[in-house]
Amino acid sequence: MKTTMGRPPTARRGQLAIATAMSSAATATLLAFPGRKHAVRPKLAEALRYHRLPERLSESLLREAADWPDRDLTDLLACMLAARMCLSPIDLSKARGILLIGPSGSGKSAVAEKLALRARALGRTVDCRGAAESRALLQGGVWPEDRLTILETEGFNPTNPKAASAFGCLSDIEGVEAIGVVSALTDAEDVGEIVAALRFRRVIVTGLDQTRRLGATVAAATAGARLAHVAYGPKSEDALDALTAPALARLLLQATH
Ligand SMILES: Nc1nc2c(ncn2[C@@H]2O[C@H](COP(=O)(O)OP(=O)(O)OP(=O)(O)O)[C@@H](O)[C@H]2O)c(=O)[nH]1
Ligand SMILES: [Mg+2]
Repeated sequence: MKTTMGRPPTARRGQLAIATAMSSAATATLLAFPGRKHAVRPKLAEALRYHRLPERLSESLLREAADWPDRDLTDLLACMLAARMCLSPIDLSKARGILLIGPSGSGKSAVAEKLALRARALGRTVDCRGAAESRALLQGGVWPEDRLTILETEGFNPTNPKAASAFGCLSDIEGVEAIGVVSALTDAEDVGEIVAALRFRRVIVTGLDQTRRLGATVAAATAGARLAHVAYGPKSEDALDALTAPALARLLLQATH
């Protein structure tokens, strides 16, 4: 006679399998919930620390992340960034006057060349002026309609409050859009303060090819101005990209060392 000793009958085997699965699922849930709540925070905290984000922004992101223990971290960070930033690339087929404003050496002339190259590729006539000529043109206040005029201000020292307020007024000139240019190599707290103090409505971040740390880029994108582009490289043909919140989240969470 065939013995079934040691093996439960088929029906009982099925019940046992379900019970085992349920109990491991329950154990998994019990283990996963508190664990995941804590698992998200250290990974996010490590990434934000590595990239040197401004302290208040980091704290706010970490606080918010703690409420979403079940969400995929990249997805969650993308959503949190999307709620804080607005992507708004320059429409070079329509723009008439662009005035680039930024601290000394932030990359205004390089950005002007990049924009001019791309606008010409769209068939636009482009007039690119250096700082001295730009000042004269701004005083005249006449904007030819048939072309794109790209101007830049003189560089300034952002720690000089007078300079910041003088350049801040340029954001209000009619017919020309003032766009802030800041470097990804600048301290993140400083970048946030510059963008806010100069009341930039749009901002371009340069020098992303020169740093692995994205704190200044995140600060620029979340300080109240819309993010137009990020620049990778000094030459006019080097990339001038649009950086979306999901792409920024992925970059922030990539290997941090
Ligand atoms: N690697 C790299 N270098 C850049 C980038 N943008 C600008 N540069 C370099 O940074 C330096 C300063 O750039 P400029 O475009 O002259 O800066 P600016 O804001 O016009 O400077 P001022 O007019 O003196 O205030 C130059 O050597 C550029 O080639 C970039 O995205 N990546
Ligand atoms: Mg210049």
